[in-house]
Amino acid sequence: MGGGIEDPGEENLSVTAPKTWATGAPAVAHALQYALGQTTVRRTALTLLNINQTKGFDCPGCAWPEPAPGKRHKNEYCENGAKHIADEATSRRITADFFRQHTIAELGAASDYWLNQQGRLTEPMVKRPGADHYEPIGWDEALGLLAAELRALDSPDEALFYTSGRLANEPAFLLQLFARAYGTNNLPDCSNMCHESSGSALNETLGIGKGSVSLDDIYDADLVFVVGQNPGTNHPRMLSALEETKLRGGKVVAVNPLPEAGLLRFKHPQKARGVIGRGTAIADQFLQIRPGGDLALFQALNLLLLEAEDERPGTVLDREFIAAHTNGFDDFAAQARKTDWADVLDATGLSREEIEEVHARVLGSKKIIVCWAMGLTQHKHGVPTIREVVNFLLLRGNIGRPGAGVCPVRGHSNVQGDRTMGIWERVPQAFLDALEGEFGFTPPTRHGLDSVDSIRAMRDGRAKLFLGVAGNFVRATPDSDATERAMRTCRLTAHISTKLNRSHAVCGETALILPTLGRSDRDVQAGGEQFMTVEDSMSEVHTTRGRLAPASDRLLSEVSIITRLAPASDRLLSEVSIITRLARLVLGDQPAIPWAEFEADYDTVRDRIARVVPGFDDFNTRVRQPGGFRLPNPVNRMTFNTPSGKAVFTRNDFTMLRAPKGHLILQTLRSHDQWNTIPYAMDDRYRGIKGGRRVVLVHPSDLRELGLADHDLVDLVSVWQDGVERRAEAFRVVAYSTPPGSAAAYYPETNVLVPLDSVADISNTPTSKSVVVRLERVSEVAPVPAG
Ligand SMILES: Nc1nc2c(c(=O)[nH]1)N[C@H]1C(S)=C(S)[C@@H](COP(=O)(O)OP(=O)(O)OC[C@H]3O[C@@H](n4cnc5c(=O)[nH]c(N)nc54)[C@H](O)[C@@H]3O)O[C@H]1N2
Ligand SMILES: Nc1nc2c(c(=O)[nH]1)N[C@H]1C(S)=C(S)[C@@H](COP(=O)(O)OP(=O)(O)OC[C@H]3O[C@@H](n4cnc5c(=O)[nH]c(N)nc54)[C@H](O)[C@@H]3O)O[C@H]1N2
Ligand SMILES: [Mo]
Repeated sequence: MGGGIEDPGEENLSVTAPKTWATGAPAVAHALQYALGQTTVRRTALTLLNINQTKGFDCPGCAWPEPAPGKRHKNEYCENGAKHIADEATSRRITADFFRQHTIAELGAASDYWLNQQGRLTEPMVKRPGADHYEPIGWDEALGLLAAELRALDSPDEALFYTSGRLANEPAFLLQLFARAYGTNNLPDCSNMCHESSGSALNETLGIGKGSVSLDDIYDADLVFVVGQNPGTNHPRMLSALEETKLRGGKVVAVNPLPEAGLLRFKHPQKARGVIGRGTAIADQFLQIRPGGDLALFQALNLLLLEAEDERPGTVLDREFIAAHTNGFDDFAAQARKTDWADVLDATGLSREEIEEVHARVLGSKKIIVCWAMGLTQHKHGVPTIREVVNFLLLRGNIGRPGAGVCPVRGHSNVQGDRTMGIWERVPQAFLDALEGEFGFTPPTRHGLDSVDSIRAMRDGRAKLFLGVAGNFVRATPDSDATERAMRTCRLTAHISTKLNRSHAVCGETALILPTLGRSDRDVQAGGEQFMTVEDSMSEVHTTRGRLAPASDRLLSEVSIITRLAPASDRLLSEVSIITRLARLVLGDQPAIPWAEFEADYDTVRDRIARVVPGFDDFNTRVRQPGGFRLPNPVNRMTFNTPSGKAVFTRNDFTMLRAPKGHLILQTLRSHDQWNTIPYAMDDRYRGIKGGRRVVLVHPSDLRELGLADHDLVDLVSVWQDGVERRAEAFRVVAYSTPPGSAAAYYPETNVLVPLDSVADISNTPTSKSVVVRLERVSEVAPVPAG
């Protein structure tokens, strides 16, 4: 395709041995290389110097917190954060011309990589019924069209308002306010596919769906578990924190099916010892667990603790804590004692000695933290697994005190904040009551649809309008073919986006692209220059302020290219402007909800947040302090907002997922060079994969058994009880150190394999880390030309 950007495709695949250490100098070089491919030296420097500084913008790369203002590094970002922000700050632009050149079908046939490389979206576009191209449309007409469609629906519940965790607090608060004033709780979000299992498990057991630890707790811990997480790629700044833990004498246990480089050794890219030295060994013990085996592992650890307490009563469990702050212990203990070692060894693939070694570390540690991410949440038994982690921590009182606690490591930079702001299809009644008290309308109380149920509703004709605020719905969700068919049944699909992605090419009868300002863009409204706020994974709320200045800024006006990069004033609206204007059009004048005032001055939004959302008192003043403020977590005051007022021990059963003979359990994960649904390059440096993404990592013994050889070309075929065959074509087999019986391949290319109905119990999260597949060899003999 045209567009001046080559699609690298899959032609140049090469595989070398995986790395055994992460970051260090090469990381900085890779980040700069990507940035300079997107924009100028000057703009790159300006962007990088403002990432994660108190007066700059929050890195959109992940939700890992920044150290306190005084302790922050001048370069408080990582390779992948730098790539991510360069991708937004790119000089490339998509104009109306581009859409004139390419039909929507052509865009639908392009790769995720190519679509993203075209640059920033610059003006609103519409696809009218029957058209095969997008064409330009003015903001007033675009929002008028969307408003008319919303008003024409038979019920507000036929509309879906999807958000991705990129959204800052202010637009998130306004979006949920708008949806509820309009009459629906249909607020599906990326969290449904991400940490929903964590939220479900933690709400039930601790009374709040968030982590309880701070960065200081991590530094202070005696033992940190890193479970189901690849921080070297997805949360690189976490490695600096773990390095600090280790320098202070703490230990780290990593649990993962893959020997991820960042778990093994870390070279700090911004410290001399990291650039030239050997770096710091991160994991003191690495457990190469079978996918889905974590529940069994924690059950075994809990059994060992109970038995140790039997042997040395009063020395192992924190009896006082258990008596004062928990309930359900006896029930839990009765079940835990039935844990069967044969089952544990089978489910985990570990040896008893390995588990006993972890147990010894646990006994030697007063302060323990468990960190986890998608390796736990995206399994059928993700919720019980996380509940079992809570059991483990409760046994020795590792909740609510310094250096100890739960640490679900969030992905999107404001995914946690969006939930706090009410982006939740099942928000508690207290939140709805507060909205009613503040704005004088009665919000709907019926729960809304989450992401998976939204797809079902479109498929079944119960939802007819989809508005996506950030994100890439059709690539993030499971069962790509079925999901795309469902999206195409809508009367209207609309996306508020910074960059082009596949969701724009999967259109309802009418489709809209509504381009918006990004994190790095300066945002000037009638009330002057604005900032927004975000909440990180450790509940720190702080400002984010776009710094890429318009032409008047002296520093930038010297270089003409930079002026072009500044937000194109009348063409780009902020998310707040789009939402407030739309609300006015749909809901008319509502004296109790001053939408125009909200658009002009985001302080007025924060004043309302302060009155509706607990913990945000005096929001405007406190968030202006350098570094902002931390939301209180009741758990750290030994307050548990559960029905009993105590932390809850749970009993957790599960059946281990088994692949039938000739099949493997596939996990779908991220490469080092992608950001969720968007590949930035075709490489996965730490795993030794270069120049291609259609690879499937398989253990050599499985290759032998399946009669396959390294580098064979295969289709991945998933099998599910609905009898539908789901196929992802043309993957190269790569022999890799993954537990026998399991395999790994990248998301989103493999989402087509995840059945819509294959979801986690309770949280309804797609089981993206356990899909049963078979590998079908594809013949590579070139077809003989006819004639
Ligand atoms: N550069 C970059 N940064 C990102 C993102 C990105 O795409 N790129 N995405 C962001 C987002 S939204 C999120 S949610 C996070 C995701 O961060 P991660 O959760 O680290 O992301 P995944 O690549 O899905 O990696 C899952 C890890 O879990 C392991 N795993 C799989 N199954 C199991 C299991 O059964 N048990 C155990 N113990 N481990 C298992 C895998 O081998 C892999 O190491 O990263 C965020 N940060
Ligand atoms: N198979 C499989 N599927 C998965 C996962 C998995 O591990 N395996 N992981 C799941 C997880 S953890 C998540 S979080 C989801 C991610 O799902 P999403 O959050 O929906 O996807 P992203 O790729 O983050 O969205 C990228 C798009 O967001 C838009 N964007 C970026 N910045 C901004 C901004 O500032 N404002 C606006 N308005 N738009 C912006 C751009 O247009 C860009 O193309 O995917 C899930 N899907
Ligand atoms: Mo995520």
